[in-house]
Amino acid sequence: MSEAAAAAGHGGAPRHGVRIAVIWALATAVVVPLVIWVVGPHIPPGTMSQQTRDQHTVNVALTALATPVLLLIWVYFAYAIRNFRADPGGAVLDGPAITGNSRIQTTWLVVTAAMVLGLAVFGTADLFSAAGAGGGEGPRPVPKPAGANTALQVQVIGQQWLWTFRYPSYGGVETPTLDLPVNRVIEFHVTSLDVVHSFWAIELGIKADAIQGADNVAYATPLRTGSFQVRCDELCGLWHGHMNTTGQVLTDAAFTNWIAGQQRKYAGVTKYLPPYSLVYYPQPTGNAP
Ligand SMILES: [Cu+2]
Repeated sequence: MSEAAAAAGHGGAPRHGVRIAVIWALATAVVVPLVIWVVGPHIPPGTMSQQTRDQHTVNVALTALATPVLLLIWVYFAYAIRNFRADPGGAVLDGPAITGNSRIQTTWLVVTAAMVLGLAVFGTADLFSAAGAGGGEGPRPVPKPAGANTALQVQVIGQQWLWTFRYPSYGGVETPTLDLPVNRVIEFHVTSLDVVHSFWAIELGIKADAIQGADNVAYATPLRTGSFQVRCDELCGLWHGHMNTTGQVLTDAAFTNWIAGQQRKYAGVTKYLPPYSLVYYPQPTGNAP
């Protein structure tokens, strides 16, 4: 008696569905923990800020959830290649036409609907709990992180093809480098002087469009010191690819020192800059004129 006959169901036909389900369940039980604990720590974007931490958790959750789906396809595929083939030299026969299977259809609809709707709820809740989760939220953000009242405001000014960073609470000094204090909420006001750019502070988990005439607020809370990359992520003309810089997250003392140095260095320029007004529309206070 063959292996196939041993697993035969009613009428002697092998119960392919049950076999596929068992193989799939075993594969899932082995692979999903590997995805979470072995692959998971290497999934971007790291843990430099609260935002990247949240994004990392979401990425691991989505990958873990997609794994059983992928495995089902692979297991079915391999099973079909191995078992549903014509005997060598035999005639190629087709099975009877299948016109419907309400059990499979219902299961399929219920499972996929539950996954998609569940993810929609999960994603929406996460957007709110993580204060926009690193994306630009427009001029008046609805979810704000704890500590937003005492956030350090930084206006990001995009223009073809460089970034400038303005610190309103430090006399409006503008610098070509972005340095930030650690463990403090940063409130970015992302703006543009010309075309549409996208402010992408990769390791901080921030990506927000820079649009002329719009104040796009995004929050980040750096959790450790170190450097991070800043790039433009919106094709903005000839030297778009050149529009990048490196930022630093510093200790409080080092930041205070750095910003004081910038104020001294650019004092001669800062005094000619207008008080925050229409010149850099919109204002970094979030109150567009
Ligand atoms: Cu750009």
